[in-house]
Amino acid sequence: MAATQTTPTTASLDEDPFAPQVLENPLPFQARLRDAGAVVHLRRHDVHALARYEHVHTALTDWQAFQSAAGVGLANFRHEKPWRPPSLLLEADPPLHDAPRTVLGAILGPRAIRRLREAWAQEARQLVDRVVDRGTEFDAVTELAQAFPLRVFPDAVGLTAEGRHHLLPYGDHAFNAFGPPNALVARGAPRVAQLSAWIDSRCARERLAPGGFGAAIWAAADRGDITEDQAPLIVRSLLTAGVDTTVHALGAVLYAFATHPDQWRRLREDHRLARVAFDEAVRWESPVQTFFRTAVGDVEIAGTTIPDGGKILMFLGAANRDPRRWDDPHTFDIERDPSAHVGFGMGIHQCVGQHIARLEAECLLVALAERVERIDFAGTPRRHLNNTLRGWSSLPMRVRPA
Ligand code: Z7Z
Repeated sequence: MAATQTTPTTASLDEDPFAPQVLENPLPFQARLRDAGAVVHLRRHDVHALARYEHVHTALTDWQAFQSAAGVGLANFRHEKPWRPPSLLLEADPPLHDAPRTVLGAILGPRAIRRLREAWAQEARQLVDRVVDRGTEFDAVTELAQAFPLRVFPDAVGLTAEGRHHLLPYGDHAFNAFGPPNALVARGAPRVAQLSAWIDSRCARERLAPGGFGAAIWAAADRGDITEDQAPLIVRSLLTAGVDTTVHALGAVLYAFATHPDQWRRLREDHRLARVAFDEAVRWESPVQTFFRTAVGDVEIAGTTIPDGGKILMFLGAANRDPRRWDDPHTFDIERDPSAHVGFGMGIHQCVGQHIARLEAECLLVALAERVERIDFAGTPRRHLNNTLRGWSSLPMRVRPA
């Protein structure tokens, strides 16, 4: 790749945003990045970083200048072979992006998923009853943040029961693979072939139960809204982006409430705050921390020219805590309006599953608010490191029943 030409005024840093100590606590690095300039050249990876809200927002919404089809990871699909066939939603631009997006947008839209609410609320109550009635300490990652999505989402897709334990490791690897080929990627590599084979095999029409999202995708192919070749890849998108993301977002909101008992009291007083509390947790923790775009032609941002084909690394987590945009950005406050956060992205690629994520969160939070007066840590939380996702591997908790 040609060396990047940067204007003399462009800030430059040598740090690696994907180094373990940065992933462990990215906040100090994010602050340095925001303050270094609107555009910062990261020499390690020869990419341009955006960490201020304004510029992250611009890159997310200007899909013509900041393309996705060359990959939204560090790898540049103009020269490098992707580790799997590109996603028709994520790694595509208009016009190819549009039919898959329209089809999936309708299947996962607020109206279409209303039918799931009562059953999911019931599942959440059962799960919460179990941990509360047991009366012992428990790990909120495995027993709530993972257990709840794994209980409701694969069934909603119409996935067969066999092999569901592959979902989390597959997603974890996919999100690591957006970063550089570091130790996190190497650790996942030995299982990729097996995990991918399982995922791909689940996307076939005959493997998907009637009534689920998967069958609805295939029905769209029967109508001619998408082609038969596209259908399995769109199912794959659900299985890639639909599980780990919500697990870490639920982990984030549970951690937020365990560390903010006053906010938990507010939620207990008014359960209608559950939805906005989830979005505030997504702003505050940004379960999806970063991903990339690629410059189409020479693209100018705030006086820096990014050359055609240059990779742009967007720091959603930094934008969501940019003091230029947010009052008290580091405060978790369920009474603020977090709705402009970029934790679900922005523009034509904004998370198509966000209504599903919100519904899962609302069901779980309301079920907890009904039964739990107070949430306390019973041990030290442990981070789960991933090149893209910010989350927890363990949240030891005890709850005081209401
Ligand atoms: O379509 C897909 O397989 C897919 C994979 C990952 C879609 C979206 C994502 C993703 C979500 C990537 C958030 C980065 C951030």
